[in-house]
Amino acid sequence: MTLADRVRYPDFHSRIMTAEEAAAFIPNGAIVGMSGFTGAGYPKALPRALADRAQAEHAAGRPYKVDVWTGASTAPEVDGRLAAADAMGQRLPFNSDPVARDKINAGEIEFIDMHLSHVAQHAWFGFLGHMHVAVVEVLGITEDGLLIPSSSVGNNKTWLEIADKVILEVNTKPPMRMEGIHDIYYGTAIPPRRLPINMTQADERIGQPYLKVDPSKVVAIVETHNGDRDNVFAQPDANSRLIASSIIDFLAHEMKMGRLPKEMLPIQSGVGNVANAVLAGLLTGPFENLLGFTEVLQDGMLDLLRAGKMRCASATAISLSAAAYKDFEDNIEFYRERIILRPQEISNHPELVRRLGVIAMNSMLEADIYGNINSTHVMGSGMMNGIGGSGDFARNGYLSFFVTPSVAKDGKISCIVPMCSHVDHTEHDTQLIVTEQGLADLRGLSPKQRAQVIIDRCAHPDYRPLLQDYFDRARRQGAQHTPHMLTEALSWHQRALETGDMRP
Ligand code: 0RQ
Repeated sequence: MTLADRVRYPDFHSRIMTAEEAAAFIPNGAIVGMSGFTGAGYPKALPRALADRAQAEHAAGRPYKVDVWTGASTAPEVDGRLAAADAMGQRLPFNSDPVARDKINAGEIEFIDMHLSHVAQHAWFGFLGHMHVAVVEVLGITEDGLLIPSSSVGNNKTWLEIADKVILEVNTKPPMRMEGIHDIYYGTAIPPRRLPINMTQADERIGQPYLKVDPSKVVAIVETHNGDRDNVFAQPDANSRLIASSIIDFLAHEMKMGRLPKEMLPIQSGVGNVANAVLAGLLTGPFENLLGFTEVLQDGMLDLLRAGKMRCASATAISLSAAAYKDFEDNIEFYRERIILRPQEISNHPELVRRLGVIAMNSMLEADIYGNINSTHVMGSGMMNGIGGSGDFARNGYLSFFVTPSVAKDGKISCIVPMCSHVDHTEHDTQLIVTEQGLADLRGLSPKQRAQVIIDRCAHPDYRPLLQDYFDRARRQGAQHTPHMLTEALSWHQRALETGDMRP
């Protein structure tokens, strides 16, 4: 299918141009809103042209940097390429690219780590600045000038609304048969004119399949013909399988006890290998007729849909390995009936997460003995990826799991520590902590009770006596509500920074 077949709105034909020509619309210092969420639906040609332009400007002794806002992570062609060309000033709200991460940690990129559900509304409130250009990948443009979104929706609706100018990348590679999979909700407003979002089931459609754009803002249409990043996952290792089976046993027990409804509740799953292992565990587990209400649809959820274990998955992005993507494309009619892609302000909306009773499962770097969670900062200072959507789901979920192997770096780092070196999710948002050692159910427990359960159930045996000793001494030093010895608590991280090993 050619570009002309995909761009069915005649007025736009005269605006078709190369990525290099389109990059000329983006001046130094511009705020650029790009499509893209977890390696899906990001623009493929414009970022390359922008990076080339930055390099040429720098070679001529002129400054050139833009601020880049997206849905979530993109791919090496976007974050990697722009960071390597020193073309990014500010970046929000999430990044997992290693080149950009190094520049963020070196202070060369100003990174703003945000809850993903906050981004669109903070942009609307004017908290973040004024967006100059939106660069959005689409699959095609209808006769009426409506846009057919691609493999992610992310913040595209908002970027198209608030940007002064719009550049559309029409990707001719993904199949047009995806048309109809998206559900774009146009009912959001800013306070005090907000109305309830009328969704009571995870598989309900509440919007329309197309994105809208004011045609007069569209300055360029650029053709691309490239697939998304290959989101490869390792086969679940022994630790991931142990974590997955603890969660599934726990859910089955909760159902037996009547604390979880028989028909189960919608599932949110973070990204990564542990998350995929939990989904793989559900494939052989006792639950049927599942629903997904999540942000990223990974291979594991596609497997559940194909096997008939899950009846519908709602997300904002399809982020698959190349093999799973082929299956998606080959069976698109089947999946289109069972997948709904929404704007991330809806897929991650606290109102909906709470109403639907979503079961939230997210990975973390470390937890402390009282249940505070660090998802983002290695040793308290180095940014890893960002909080992403974990907080949207953790605080508002019916159940909130945080998972990690009990140790990292060949056992030199304990992921259970006396005090988190950085806190993303507080003790109030954490209900269940799971490592390969076991599951700590923190519901209804006071801080001291939580500490004992976390040490007993989740800490690695190499670190359990150290944590117990810390907790016992902290308790003896004073009968406080949450006993700590502050200098000693953080000496664990200081030791790891100095010697690479947390053990004394
Ligand atoms: O580093 O690869 O150099 O060895 O951290 O750790 O165990 O491979 O886990 O890939 O699932 O990532 C929290 C980062 C986990 C991720 C985090 C080191 C470890 C390894 C990765 P190496 P693993 P994962 C939905 C929800 C926040 C966003 C979120 C994340 C590397 O899940 O970014 O939840 N979450 N979003 O060795 C030092 C520790 C460590 C440690 C692990 N305690 N100290 N290093 N590592 N624990 C998705 C979206 O929002 C889009």
